[in-house]
Amino acid sequence: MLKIGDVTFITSAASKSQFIASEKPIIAVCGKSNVGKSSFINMLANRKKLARVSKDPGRTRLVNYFDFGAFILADLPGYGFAKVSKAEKARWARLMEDFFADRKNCAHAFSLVDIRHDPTADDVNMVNFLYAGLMPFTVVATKADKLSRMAANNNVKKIAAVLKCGAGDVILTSAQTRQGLEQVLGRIEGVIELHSRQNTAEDASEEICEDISEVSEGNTEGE
Ligand SMILES: Nc1nc2c(ncn2[C@@H]2O[C@H](COP(=O)(O)OP(=O)(O)O)[C@@H](O)[C@H]2O)c(=O)[nH]1
Ligand SMILES: [Mg+2]
Repeated sequence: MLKIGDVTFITSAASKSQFIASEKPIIAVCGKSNVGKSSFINMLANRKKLARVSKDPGRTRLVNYFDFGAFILADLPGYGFAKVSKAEKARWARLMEDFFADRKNCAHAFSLVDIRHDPTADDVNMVNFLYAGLMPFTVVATKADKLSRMAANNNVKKIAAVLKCGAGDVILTSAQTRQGLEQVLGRIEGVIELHSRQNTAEDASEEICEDISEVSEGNTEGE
């Protein structure tokens, strides 16, 4: 099982020019304000106040990056709260588009939804956006401690149906009881493995390109 050591805050980005690049896979956490993104990140980091947990949603309009050692987590600004101007909404949408447009910005996304409710129209939009961008993602249902096991399992099925994924693809979590932590870590492990295999493949193809150009250079010299 993936071990997570000391987690540190890296930086915040307000726009595309501030997004970070890394050799490590960057995993995004997205969802509506108050769904439990910061709490989810704190659970993974095993820290109480790494990412700020707020009862007053919608303060962050930034991408916040955290270094988890083997990977980087990006806490994305939440969506779906009422008292936001059109301009602010447009700014958010632009930030998300820029972020998910380039696979270098993000290798995988955790899309968080509240286990107690049907996904909102904004949740559906978010997931459709990820599908459209061919961004691999995992649905995480938060706040499992607020429901009985049976009610939670029923809602997992509903959420999976609305978001058009399999019920087995929804990870049920609680930041309070740490339920689902191992499954999440397992998923992250998969992302890290895939990322390093892709990097190795890229390195290999670069080497082959170099070899080919050396050979062709050699050929011209010989002519
Ligand atoms: N009972 C319970 N409350 C949670 C859980 N996760 C988050 N919360 C609460 O939901 C509120 C919003 O959480 P926060 O992590 O700030 O959400 P964010 O806006 O998505 O970052 C806070 O009051 C948290 O204490 C959970 O798993 N169980
Ligand atoms: Mg937050």
